[in-house]
Amino acid sequence: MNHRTTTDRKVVKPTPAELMEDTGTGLDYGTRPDRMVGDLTATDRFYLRSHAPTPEVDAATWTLRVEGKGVRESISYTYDDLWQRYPLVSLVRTIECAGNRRVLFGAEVGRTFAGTQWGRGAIGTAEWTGVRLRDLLEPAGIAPGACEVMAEGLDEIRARRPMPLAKALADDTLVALAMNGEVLPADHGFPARLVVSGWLGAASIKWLGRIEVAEDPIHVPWNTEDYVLIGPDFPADAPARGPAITTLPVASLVELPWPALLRPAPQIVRGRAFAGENRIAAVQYRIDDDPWQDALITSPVTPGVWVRWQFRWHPEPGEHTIRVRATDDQGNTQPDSTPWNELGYLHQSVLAHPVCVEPPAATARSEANV
Ligand SMILES: Nc1nc2c(c(=O)[nH]1)N[C@H]1C(S)=C(S)[C@@H](COP(=O)(O)O)O[C@H]1N2
Ligand SMILES: [Mo]
Repeated sequence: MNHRTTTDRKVVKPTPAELMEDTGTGLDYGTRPDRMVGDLTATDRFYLRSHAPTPEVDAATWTLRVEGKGVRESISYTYDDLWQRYPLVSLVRTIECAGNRRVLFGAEVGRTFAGTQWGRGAIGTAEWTGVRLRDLLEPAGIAPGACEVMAEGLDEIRARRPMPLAKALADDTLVALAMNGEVLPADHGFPARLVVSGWLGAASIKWLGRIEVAEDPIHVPWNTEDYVLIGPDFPADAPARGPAITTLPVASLVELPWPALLRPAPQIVRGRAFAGENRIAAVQYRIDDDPWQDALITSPVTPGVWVRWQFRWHPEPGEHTIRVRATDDQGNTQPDSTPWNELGYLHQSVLAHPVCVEPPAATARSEANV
């Protein structure tokens, strides 16, 4: 396998500033919240999070190997095998980075966390088409003692992240070959990536090369020192520095720039809310010190998929704050502050979204013209 060397760019797709927020690493770009259009995030603006440059993988020679003590025999699948020999499933699922909103977490606690400086855009939703991971594990013969499944990527860092066997066998754990009706783009994991519904993005390994089924817990950097919660609220569990992140907590975003500049006219404010493996049950909003009110949820409610919500507002000129708090079907509501953890993960606090509403300049001018 080759790495692209003809250009200095580490990613392949264009990442124009009108669609994406550049975090400065050359690898990681967030979706601009004011450029989220439909229920799905178009591939041209779907956020990118890669720890190493996008590898160039030749599908003609690529194989996906299932191996390890937890299977009776190793099996290798070719790209054509995946397309032709197993049922293809299409699922809409949201992927969110555990570090999403890290900059806002830093502002909340008055420090800068190390790690990718994400605003609100490390989240996206696509229709993923591929083969259930279960359908590729079962032919290898899952051993009675199998307990963990770990995918490994073909990028320079060999990204690896284990999950329990039950999650690997779930109906909506996919080996995706396509995204939004097109063959998986290079940056999003061509030729095949995992989609682990409701879990932190890091579990959805891109550029899949190998899947290990194990009879004992597997310890790798991504579940011992990275993508773990480290801090006083989170006891270490050696060799892990803290609990490994799995499902994501309830959080929401407003589809406006930060800060937002609005006109003093009746309008609809829109946003998204996501609760990992849970369903969103309610979304409420609050303008300044007014009472909380219910927003209208306008898209289907499915575990592992964000919902869209909206409310009508006729703002007065001046400075305002929009707060949104989502609640999931387990009764979890966004808190006012997020438990501190060293790497700045899982920020879910209610955000005070700053809005400036212009004076009614256009109206004043037309009146003056009468
Ligand atoms: N092989 C590999 N898979 C990976 C990563 C990576 O760096 N290498 N990044 C992970 C992280 S942290 C996230 S949030 C998602 C991002 O997926 P996307 O770039 O398609 O949005 O991919 C995950 N899969
Ligand atoms: Mo991530």
